Amino acid sequence: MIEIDYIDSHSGGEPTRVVLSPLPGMERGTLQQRRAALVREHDRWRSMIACEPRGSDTMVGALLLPPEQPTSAAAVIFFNNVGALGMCGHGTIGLVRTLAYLGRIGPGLHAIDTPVGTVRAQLHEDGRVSIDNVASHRSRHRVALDLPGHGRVHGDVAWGGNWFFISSDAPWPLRLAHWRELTHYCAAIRSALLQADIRGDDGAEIDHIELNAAPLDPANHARNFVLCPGLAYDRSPCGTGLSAKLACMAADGALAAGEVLRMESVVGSVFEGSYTPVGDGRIQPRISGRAHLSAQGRLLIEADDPFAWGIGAA
Ligand code: PYC
Repeated sequence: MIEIDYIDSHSGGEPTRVVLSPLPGMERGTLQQRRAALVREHDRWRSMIACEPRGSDTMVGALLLPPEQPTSAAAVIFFNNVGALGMCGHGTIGLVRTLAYLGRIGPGLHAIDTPVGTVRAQLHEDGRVSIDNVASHRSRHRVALDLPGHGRVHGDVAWGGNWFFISSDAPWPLRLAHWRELTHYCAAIRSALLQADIRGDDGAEIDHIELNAAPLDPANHARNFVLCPGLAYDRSPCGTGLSAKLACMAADGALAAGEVLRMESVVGSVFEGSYTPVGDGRIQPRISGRAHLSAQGRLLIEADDPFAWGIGAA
């Protein structure tokens, strides 16, 4: 019997499963190399942890590793139901809450190594977490896409730790009642981007699609619907998506440095974002939110279980 210890939390409704046990074969290499190895050589661990029957399409796994940098508190590799992520904002908030629960960190500033760079996380006395995410930027402005059944759709391509296409062209209100239509629409945008060979600066697929609209709650400034790579929508306002949106707003002169943007998700949870310019059209985003613990346990793998490694595992 294989046993893997974990702690679950959710940040604004989006789950994070921090994996505490070491995974065989993931001990050595840079975080980038280990992220590639997770998908290439050890993918069954990813699907065992993130996919059904133990996980779900919304689950983001966070493999906790010893820090890469001497001054960091921890290192992490994020993954989901289809692969590995570069960075994950809600997941980092969940990880910080989990490290605090374990007594490994207290309120204050902590560095966390990720495959796309080291991020700083501040755990506030009241339990809120602020993340100084990786430098973010807009790569392409007002890209036009022809979408069968919807006509011409415009959006920006931006990096916030993952690649996003961000559009305000939403044919349905960004409400939970329309999650199926919004999911199909965003999936069609993603396919159209691929077909038109519109990619991130590094040639990577744009695998996160973000729609923006006016908020429902007047205390907030905007609302979003974000479709993640595994075709599940983000229940949180998506930390990397908010970072990418801040980069677009900074480029448009629509938000001043230091000004706070309150972004609500399609389920009504809120992250706050602000930025500092770092030159060359890039910004340093700061994302704040809260995570709540939801479970602690041990995943068990029985040798004769036909679905031991997750449904859909190769
Ligand atoms: O919060 O950055 C985020 C995120 C990425 C995918 C799901 N959540």
